[in-house]
Amino acid sequence: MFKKILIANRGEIAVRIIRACHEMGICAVAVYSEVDRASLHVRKADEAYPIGSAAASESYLNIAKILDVAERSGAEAIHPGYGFLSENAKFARACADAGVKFIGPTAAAMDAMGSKTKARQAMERAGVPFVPGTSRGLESRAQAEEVAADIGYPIMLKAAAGGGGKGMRLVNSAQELKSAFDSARSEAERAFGDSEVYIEKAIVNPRHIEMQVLADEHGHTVYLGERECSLQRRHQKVLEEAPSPIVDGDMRRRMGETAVRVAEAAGYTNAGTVEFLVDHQKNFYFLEMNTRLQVEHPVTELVTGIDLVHLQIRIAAGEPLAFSQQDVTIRGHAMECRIYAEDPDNNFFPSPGKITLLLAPSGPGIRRDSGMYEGWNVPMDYDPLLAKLIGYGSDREQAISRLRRALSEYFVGGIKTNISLFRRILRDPEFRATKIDAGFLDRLLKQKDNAQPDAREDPQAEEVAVIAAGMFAVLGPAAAGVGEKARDGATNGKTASNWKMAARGEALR
Ligand code: MV4
Repeated sequence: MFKKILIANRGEIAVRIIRACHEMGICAVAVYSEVDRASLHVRKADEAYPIGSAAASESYLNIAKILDVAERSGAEAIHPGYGFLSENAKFARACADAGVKFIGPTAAAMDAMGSKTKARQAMERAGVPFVPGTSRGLESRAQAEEVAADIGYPIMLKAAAGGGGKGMRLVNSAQELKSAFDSARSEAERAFGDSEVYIEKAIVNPRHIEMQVLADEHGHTVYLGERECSLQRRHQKVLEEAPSPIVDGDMRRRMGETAVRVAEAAGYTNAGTVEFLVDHQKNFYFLEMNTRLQVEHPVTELVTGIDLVHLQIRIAAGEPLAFSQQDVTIRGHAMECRIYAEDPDNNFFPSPGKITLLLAPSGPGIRRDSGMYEGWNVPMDYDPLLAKLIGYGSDREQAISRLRRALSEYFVGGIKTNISLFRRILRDPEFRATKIDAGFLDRLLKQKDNAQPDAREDPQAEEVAVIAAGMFAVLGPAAAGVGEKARDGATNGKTASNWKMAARGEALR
């Protein structure tokens, strides 16, 4: 087993990996940029090395600097986390050349899955069902028109090098195709330096369901069940759950066996995820393979009892999987909320700044993977994901009620977060009835939020809100309970002193 691992990442995922290292008796080495000097991953690691300025190209994306730290620290392996260099085949190759083990798949497997058209050709050979369309880049607009007419509208134009919805266009008619073709190509060129686009038939209001796989370096591949990831906003996942409410045992086995076939066709090792689109008849189609540990891996860990990061490290160290497919069982239900530093009342605008007060939930069935602490300054230079709040229960209802309870305990002061959005989602009748597809979140956001009466409709509401905010700033969240306590004779003394404290706080301003 490795004695020392370098974590080439930051934030909650770096903390997650450091924890796994410590559980396994491995020394954890952090790297950090100038704006991350005081970040949580630096504090939790055994050693930490500065690697450059805030710009990712100068730090977390800088292959030479990271390999230099690996050499200086004596780290035998590198865990890339997600994002940054995690799916960079050049980095995996550079690690191999430097004699450092990359904790993930081989560069060749990443290459095979990096281009969507290449991946579709491989799936065609492997007999895996994929969305109807072309498996080669389009050569001209005329060819695009011909193929689209053949498949039938609506169609999707997608960038071969794509991801995150960039270079993707939904096209409803031949007229629309003309401008969509040019704009998709130039967007792909700008985003990926590669203008190759291809056509897929558009699946109307699909679900996004993905299958976790794990493969050792001795030819054993298993699947660990699916995650339902249909709740997205602008191609950013917002909430994920396992198992999917629409997948039964038979469908899970068919999707799982397909995912294993995909992984084997790519010569895949370590942890990976096979993404599927699922239509209303529950037909599933291969979409792409993610060659990394994913943000939402905890929901799979909770329902399988398997620690994915431990196993990634064991696999990279050359150990064979100690269990087989029959040993994997799904028990209970898990759901993850991605807590972002963004303002849901202002078009999800990013909200960096200092965290002045942090009240973090815990309790039965709650897991919190977080990269923040009270007093920390959230930098504006990176992805705004602050933490993940994950609820577990014996069934979906219990997971939801535990999450709702935990969300009501969660308070992050000083910056805006999307915590209130999750309170809304989790009480929504459609969500509770599992009616979640690609369009759910947009529908919810168009509705009026009934729990937040509009101040403009009630002339007194704004004044009351200002007074409440002032009290809250002085007293902290204890102020929120004042009304409750006033009705309860036993705590009246304490309530009275809270009011006194508020008055004193005001006098000191
Ligand atoms: C699609 C699609 C419909 N038809 N492909 C791909 C990237 C991912 N972020 C969303 N993608 C989609 N690809 C075809 N052929 C619809 C989406 C899609 C989506 C899918 C599932 C859940 C939410 C979604 C939100 C927007 C777009």
